[in-house]
Order: sequence, then C-alpha cells, then structure tokens
Amino acid sequence: MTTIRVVTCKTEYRINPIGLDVRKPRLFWQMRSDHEGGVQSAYQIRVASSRDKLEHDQADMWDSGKVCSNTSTHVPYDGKPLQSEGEYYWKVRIWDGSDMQSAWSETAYWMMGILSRGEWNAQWIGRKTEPGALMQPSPFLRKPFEVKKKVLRAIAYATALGVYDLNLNGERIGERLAPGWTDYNTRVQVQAVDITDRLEVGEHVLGAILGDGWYAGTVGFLGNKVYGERPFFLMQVSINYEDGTRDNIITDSSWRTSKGPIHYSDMIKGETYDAREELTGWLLHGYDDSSWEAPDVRSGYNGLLVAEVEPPIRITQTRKPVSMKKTEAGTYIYDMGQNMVGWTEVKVHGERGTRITLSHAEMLNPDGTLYVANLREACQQDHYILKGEGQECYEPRFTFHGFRYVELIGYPSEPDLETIVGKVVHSDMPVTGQLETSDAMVNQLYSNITWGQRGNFLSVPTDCPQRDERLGWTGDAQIFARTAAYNMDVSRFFSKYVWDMVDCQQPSGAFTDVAPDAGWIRHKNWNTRLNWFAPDNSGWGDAGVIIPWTIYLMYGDVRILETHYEAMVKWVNYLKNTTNELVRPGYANYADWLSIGADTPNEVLATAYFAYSTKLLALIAGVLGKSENEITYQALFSDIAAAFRKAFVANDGRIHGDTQTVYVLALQFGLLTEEQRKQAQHHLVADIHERGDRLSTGFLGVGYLLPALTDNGSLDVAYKLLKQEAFPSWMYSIKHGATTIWERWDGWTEEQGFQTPSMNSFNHYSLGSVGEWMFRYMAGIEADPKAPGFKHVIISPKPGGDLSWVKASYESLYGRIAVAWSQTEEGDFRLEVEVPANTTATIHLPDLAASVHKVGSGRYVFESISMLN
Ligand code: RAM
Repeated sequence: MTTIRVVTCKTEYRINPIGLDVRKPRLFWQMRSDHEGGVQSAYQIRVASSRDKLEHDQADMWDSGKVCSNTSTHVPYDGKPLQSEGEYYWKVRIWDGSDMQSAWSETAYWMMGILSRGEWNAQWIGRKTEPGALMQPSPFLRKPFEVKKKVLRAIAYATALGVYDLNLNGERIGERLAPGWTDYNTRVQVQAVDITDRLEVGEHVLGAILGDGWYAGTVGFLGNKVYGERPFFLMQVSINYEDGTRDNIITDSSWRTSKGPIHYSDMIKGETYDAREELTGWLLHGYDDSSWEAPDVRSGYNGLLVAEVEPPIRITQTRKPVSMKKTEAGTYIYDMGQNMVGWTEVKVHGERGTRITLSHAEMLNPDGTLYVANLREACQQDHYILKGEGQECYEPRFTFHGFRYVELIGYPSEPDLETIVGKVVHSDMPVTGQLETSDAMVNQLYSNITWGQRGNFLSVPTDCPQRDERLGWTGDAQIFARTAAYNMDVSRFFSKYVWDMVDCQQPSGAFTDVAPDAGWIRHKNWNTRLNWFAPDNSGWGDAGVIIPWTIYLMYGDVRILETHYEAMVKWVNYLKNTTNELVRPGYANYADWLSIGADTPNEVLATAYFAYSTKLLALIAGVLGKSENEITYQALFSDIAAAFRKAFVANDGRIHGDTQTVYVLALQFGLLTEEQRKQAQHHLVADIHERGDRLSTGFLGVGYLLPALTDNGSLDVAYKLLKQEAFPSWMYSIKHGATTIWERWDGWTEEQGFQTPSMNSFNHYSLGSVGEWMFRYMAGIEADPKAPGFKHVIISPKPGGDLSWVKASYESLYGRIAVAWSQTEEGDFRLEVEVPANTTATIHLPDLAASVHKVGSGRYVFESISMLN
C-alpha cells in the first residue's frame, strides 16, 4: 500500500455542509504524502444514503469506480438524483503515481435542504408596526413545543426578510446578521442548523428576535425600507423520529410575538436597549406569553428561497482596549489599538434607569474628542438603560460599527480596562494567507490590508464600515479580489457576490456600480437625466467578469464561469454596442477614483477596461470549450487594443493623459506593441521619478502599479514605491499610526489634517490591493491560468527593497504552499519552498542564471553563495 493518505474531504468548499440545494455538489479532497512528488493517478468515490451503508460498502447512491484522473478538486457528484433533505455520506480513495492504492478517507457527508417551494409549509411571520414609533422595536417571537419520541435527526431551516437571531431553550443556535444581504426582491438565503442533539424528549421553546437589517432598516445613504416595510421570519424544523415518523415545526399564526427591550436596532443608526423591559424567561418553557400578540402573517414571498452560499457572519475575535482616558466632560475614551469592525460589550453595575452610551469613532480630533465628522448620517451609538439588578452585561444585536475609539458616556461608576471588550464581526472566511518580512513597516502594511478585509467583508464586500454608505461597490471589490483571495478563502463569499451582481444586471447588459443594488440605480437613473451619473462605469461593472475569473484562477472553479457566462457576454456586448469605433465614451465619471495629482481621462480608462473584460471573456470562453466565441472575443480584444493605440498612443509612446494609471493599464492589459511597451515603461518610471519616487494612482490603477513595474524590468522602482514614507504612500499612513487602509492617500496629512469629512473613511480596502503584489511577486506565489487553482504552482520570488527575508504561505485547495527566502548583504541567497501533494511547481530562482526547476510536491531548499564571498 502507498504512503499517500487522503485528508480534508470537502463538499462545495465546506466540511460536511447541510442544507445544500446544488443538484450536483462538487467534492474536494487533499492528500498527504511522505515522499516527494506525491500525485494522484486515479480515484474512486463512494456515496451512500446512510453512514451504515457506506461503512458496509453499499454505495447505493454512487460508486464512481476507479477513474483515471489526477483531479482532486471540484469533482461533481454524478450518482442517483438527490432528494430533498436527503443525507449523503461519502469517502474517497486514490491511487498514487505508481498505481498503489490508498486507504479510504474518513467518512464525510452533506445534507440537502428543502428543494422545492411546495415543501415549505411554514408561513412568514412578523409583528405589526408599533404606532407612533419612528424607529421600530425589534419583534420577539416564540413557540413552545413538545418532543414526545426519540429524535433521529432534526434540522431547522430559517431565514428572514430582515435579520434574525435564533434561539432554542435559551441558547443561540444560529449565526449573526443572518440571512445576510441579497436583493430580497429576487432571492433570500436559507440557513440550516442541525439541532438533533438539542431535541431530547420533553418541552422546548424556539425563540427568534428580528431586526430590520438591510431589508427594512437604513441602507447606506439610500434611506430605510428599501425592500420592505418591516421584517418577517420564516422557519421550518424537520424532525425525523427514531420510529421512522416525521414532524414539522413551522412558523405560523400559532406563534406569539411581543416587543421587548430593543427599542430599535439599525445597521446605520445604532441601538437602544432598555433592560427594564426585558422579557425574562421568554426563551424557557413555562413562560406566560398570554399577554403577547398573535403574529402578523405575510401572504407570501415572490423571491427565491436559496441555500446559503456565503460564509456565516460571526464574532471572530474579542479585543481588550489598550488604554483609557477620562475626559473633561466626565466620559471615558477607550483606544482599542486597532481600527476594527463590530461592536462593544460593556459590563455595568448601577441604579435602575441609568442610561449609558457607547459611542464609536475611527479617529480622535486634535483636542482628543471623538472624530465623528466622517460618519455623515450614521450614528455609531448604542444606548443601554440599566435594570439595576447587580452586574449587567450588554452588547447590541443588529448593528455594527467601524471604530478604534469608544467613548463611554454616563457610566455610573469608575470603569477600567476590563469594563469593555471589542467584538470583531465579519463574514467568517478561513484565513489562507500568512506573510511576514524582515521589515516591520511592510508587516504593518500587510496587517492593515487584512484588517481592511476583516472590516469590510460582511455579507458583501462593502466600501467602508462606518459612515452611512457600507455598500457593495463593485470597483473596490474587483481591484481587491485577488488580494482578498490570498488572504482568506473567499470562494463562497465571492460566489455569492457574483449572484448579487447578476441579480441587478441591467436589461441593457450593464453591470452596476453597487451590488446588491438597493435602489442606487433608481437614484442614479434619475440623476443620469441630469447628466450626473453614467449608465455604467468602467472598472466597476467589469467586476462582473474580473471576479469570476479570479475565482477560477485561485480555485479552479469552472462552474462559476459556466453559471454566469451569459451575463458576462451581455456585459461585453453592451460595452461594444456603446462605443464609437471601439473607443468607449468618456462618461465613466468615477475615473481613476481618488488618484492623487493625476487625472486619467475617462475614455482611456474605459477603453482599457473594455479591452480587459473582453480579453478575460475570450479566456473564459476557451475554458468552457466555446472555441468560436473564444476566437470572436480574442479578435474583438485585438481590435479594441488597436483602436486604443490609434486613439490614445502618440508616436513617442505617450498615452493620452500621461498618468501612471494610463501606462499601468495599457501594460497590464496587453494593449501595446512591443516598442510601445518599452516606451510606456520609460514614461511610467519617469513620472514616478519626477514625483520623487511617488505614486499617483487611484483605485483603478493602484492594484496594477507594482505588477506592471515588476513585469517590465523595474522591480527596484516597485520596491521604492512600496517602502516610500513620504506623502503620498502606503507607509505615510503607517507612519501616522494607521492600522487599516485609508480611503484616500490624503485622508490625513501633516499640512492639512483631516480631509473633507464627507468622504474620509479610514477603513477602505481598495488601496490595499498592493497585497496581491506582495504574494505574487515579493514572495512569489503565483497561480497558473493553464492549471488554475494552484494545480501547477509558479514560485518566482523577487527579492529587493533591502528586505533580508520574506516568509509567506498560502493554503490552497491542495494544501499549503510556502515560500521563505533570505539574502545577506554579501549576496548569499536561500530559498525554501513547500509544494503540496498532487500539484507540481515551477521554481524560478532569482539568481544570475535565472535557473528554473520543475518539481513535484515536497520541501525544497536552494542556496546560492555569492561569488563576492
Ligand atoms: C465612494 C465609495 C466607493 C467608490 C465610489 C465611487 O462613495 O466609497 O469606494 O467605489 O464612491
């Protein structure tokens, strides 16, 4: 028997998921080998309808037989049709390169959710609007029930138009801010929770609290009640008893509802909680709910009920404050030491009726007060009114804040550093990237990039987490997508987001600037008539092609390309149909957003991005085997590139606008002739030098800047920009204490102080898209589009910038890829590489001979001793 072992079996990117609605779920596994060059030459998968059957080798659903293939990711289930709420157990074994067979993997499973609408018996329930209240109290809903027989399996399927918290017998059983944000007019995601172990014979109580969420609460600056008037909840619990019978507990008119202590809880407006109005014991059996009302039953819902695609939103960390200061006004200002997103929990002891407030901000004013000017209409305040019964502990429920500083107002005694803790809240994506260097500031930059992701990947990739915006801006998402995919496993997060984009794609084919749309288009269409806004925006709508491609590149996910191919074709055709001889009009009015001292002409940007979307679409058509389309779009790309050169490139290679961004885009998107490439490189480097080795790029150019320099022979300039400390630069913000990426280069400067507060977020991730370069070039962990998902790994570290060492790793679908390089001043160089089983790697050494090594899995060390020694 071989020494190769199968580990980490996943279904649809998850370990043992439940509630799926994909009819052909994809199976993934990893392998570990004790030897170098471990590969899989064949596999066999067995799927059974029970654990017992699988263990007795009765694969009643599917036995793939021995399949000669090295594929170990995205293998689609291909057995008998899957049943609604069916459970499926599977295992896999593999054959290695010498055709030796491994042992079977451990048993994995998945469960299907409710597959057809007809099987939903539950009704949507809510609570009537509270008369006279401007902000609505959160409805509490409860249902006692009895379990009379032994339970074999019980799954709760739940969702809301709004957000909900789910409890069973007083314990939370769901996640935070579920079901997340989708275009509720089109779809809502259903969460499934396995409650088998909690349903013993006896009395039980299900309880839910509803919040307005994105459905009825305030969405950015787009107002409230964007999708509906007030929240509703839907749940169906399927109970299978040991005796073979079944039962359902459903939301319907037999539930009871009441308002409770939450006077309001709004994403943008914060929360007020009056502990005197707590419904003590409501989650327990025996509570008297006779004063509660019957719920309001909603007649139906026209959207789709889909299985949850996105990863759940969770509290992933708690953080203690690093310092506390009493202000002259008698309040206390805490510093959390990190700009973070989530909320604060506070402990308090005091008289009944005392009101305390937690106010949140990212920065302090020069006088030491909270800087709240940049919040616009958002109110990051939570108010708690004490019940006066000993130690009380409070945290808000359906809101979140972007903050580093917390002001505690009205506290009845002397607080200390133990009084509050910060809770970090976001979509819980497994961390896949690690990156560390010999330079503390570079490490801080990497930390700031990851905190930007933690702070803004909350159901959708939001631009910022603090002011009244927090929208899924597509341009920000596309420029950061590759960086995000190195840092964390964003497979599910972006798979969901691409649905958000497709759900609001316009009939014209235009992808929108924000997704979910939430009324922005209506707002914009109105303004477009006044010529304020464009029907599409280059670099924003292109996310509809760039993000699926990125997911393909990083995970080898072909299904995302198949699923959304038509939408991508519509986008490119739309662009083509709105051009003038393939030159895009100049209305893309966000331009190279927040560039500094350099205005890139809109038509140059728009034509470059049009070419890029088309180029990617040709590649995608190729992947999908649509060779005619591939040829068509490849030809269209060449024509756009020719039109670009004709319209914008002068004889001396200067590109219209002459900004760093025009050169960077033309180089990275492949729009130039060989000679023009050299000229562009020259002009780009000259511009950087003229600015004192400083950048000028905005959101659309910044992600490509260092790659363009490095690919064209100016690695040294790329490192200079990375390490530049003078304004504008990444390190300038770090020198001034940044712990996240700022929205703008000049968010705060020594000369001007704070930028105009109407647009001055200190937690926007876009300018952090340099993270991609850090992994791909500095560390040198690169994907290969010909063998995507790191089936073939390209290792090509690029030492420079006085760094004496860099260590980075990336947890791919195959396992860990790691690179560690070090160099001495004398020029000695050492490289350690780790390559996971069932992949191959091509290692490019940065030595004089630029030697190339092709290897299989294993650990490798390369050393070169300088001739100078
Ligand atoms: C700002 C957003 C976002 C950007 C758009 C154009 O309001 O913060 O980051 O994409 O405008």
